[in-house]
Amino acid sequence: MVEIEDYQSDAENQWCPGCPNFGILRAIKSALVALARKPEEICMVSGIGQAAKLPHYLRCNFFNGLHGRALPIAVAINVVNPKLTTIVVTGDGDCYGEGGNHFLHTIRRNPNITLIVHNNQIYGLTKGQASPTTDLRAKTRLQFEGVELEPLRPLATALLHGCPFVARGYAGDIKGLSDLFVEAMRFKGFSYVDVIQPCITWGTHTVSWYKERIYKLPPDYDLHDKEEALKKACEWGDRIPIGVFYRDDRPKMGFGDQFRDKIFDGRLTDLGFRKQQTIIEMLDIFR
Ligand SMILES: Cc1ncc(C[n+]2csc(CCOP(=O)(O)OP(=O)(O)O)c2C)c(N)n1
Ligand code: SF4
Ligand SMILES: [Mg+2]
Repeated sequence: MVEIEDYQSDAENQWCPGCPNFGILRAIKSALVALARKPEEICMVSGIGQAAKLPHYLRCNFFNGLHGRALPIAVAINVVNPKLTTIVVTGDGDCYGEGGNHFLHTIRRNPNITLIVHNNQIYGLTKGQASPTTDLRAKTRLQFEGVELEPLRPLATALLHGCPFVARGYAGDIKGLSDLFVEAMRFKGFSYVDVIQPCITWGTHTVSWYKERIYKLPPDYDLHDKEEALKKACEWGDRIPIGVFYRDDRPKMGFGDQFRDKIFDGRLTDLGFRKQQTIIEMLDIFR
């Protein structure tokens, strides 16, 4: 039996009071409880940013790497230890900007991990510069005459490149978000959830701007229809859909499945976390 308190971390929280990131943290914990995953069965991976601090606030294994580099680390973790539930937590700048190349190539590899992107359409940690998802003409502290570039449409990009699970949630809807995370973490293959997370300090839109526009995909929406998913993934402005846009239930080989056992001969995965070893001791196993 796993309870939400099991994930309680002692780290001091650095987010602004009232930041919707707290809702995402709560939704992840609820999802892990619903899946009965113990802290030692989970590995969170993040880079740099406000979003990337989330694993500090949730007790489990975690790796906090360089800006934009969470995905390749998570892929490696999944290759050597597929028994762990590996979850990447990242921001729109971290994932679509600095780490944009990794976003594309991880989609192509289809590792069995979950990607959660806190999309506040801004660089929050560095105090309000435009990110790849900031809307055209939005004014920021740096782009004070308005952003001149068309925003990236990351959900459409993911769909075009074969991502088998594409969803969007809203940080203000904790129950709905938790359900999305449960579905994403249960999915076998690369599952990607972009989360609308208004930044109440530097964001270019208010919470009510988002609330007025967000709507749930209707119950009769066909999540296996890729063309319809692409249309929905391009919808942004007066109306913003949330929910599972696309799910491909056909079995697909994941990255690592073909070579994991041949290369590692089961040894590294079998080591698990039974005892602490130095990196040199671990490398010695492969000499
Ligand atoms: C290589 C590198 N470039 C730039 C930075 C500065 N930097 C730190 S966080 C960040 C942006 C983070 O934005 P986002 O991923 O959207 O996270 P948020 O803070 O909005 O949650 C930048 C540019 C850095 N730490 N390392
Ligand atoms: S700067 Fe924005 S994203 Fe960062 S903690 Fe504050 S409200 Fe949240
Ligand atoms: Mg951001």
